[in-house]
Amino acid sequence: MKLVVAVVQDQDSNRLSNALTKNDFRATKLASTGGFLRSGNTTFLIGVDDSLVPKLMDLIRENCRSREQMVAPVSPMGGNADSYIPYPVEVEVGGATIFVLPIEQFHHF
Ligand code: 2BA
Repeated sequence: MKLVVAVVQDQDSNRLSNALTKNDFRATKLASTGGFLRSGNTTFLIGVDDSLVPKLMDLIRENCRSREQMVAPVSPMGGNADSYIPYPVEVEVGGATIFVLPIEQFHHF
């Protein structure tokens, strides 16, 4: 068994949720915040049998797309100079960032 942790954009989270349910995957959705943009994103925790990981990857790929996003200038006030961004910058935010972890034990009461 594997635990798939998928960080996706908020705009894709409902569509992905629906696709997971429709395809019999069980998932937990967590509200999360990206460390770089400091804006909301959604983290899915999905426990899945090893044999279904490729199908799950396809589903995530089909339902999440990458987008360009502007990073607003960051004021140096209250922060340190390392994080200071003086002008807007465009970054491409990925469709999904996925970690696949081995599960030692799974219990469901
Ligand atoms: P954020 O940290 O808000 O990052 C949003 C996007 O900003 C990233 O898209 C990337 O294009 C850019 N970015 C991030 N850090 C950067 C940096 N130090 N310099 C320049 N550009 C940078 P993605 O790579 O697709 O990441 C989307 C979200 O996935 C991230 O939101 C974060 O919440 C999560 N993520 C990405 N890599 C991760 C990792 N190694 N560990 C944990 N979470 C990760």
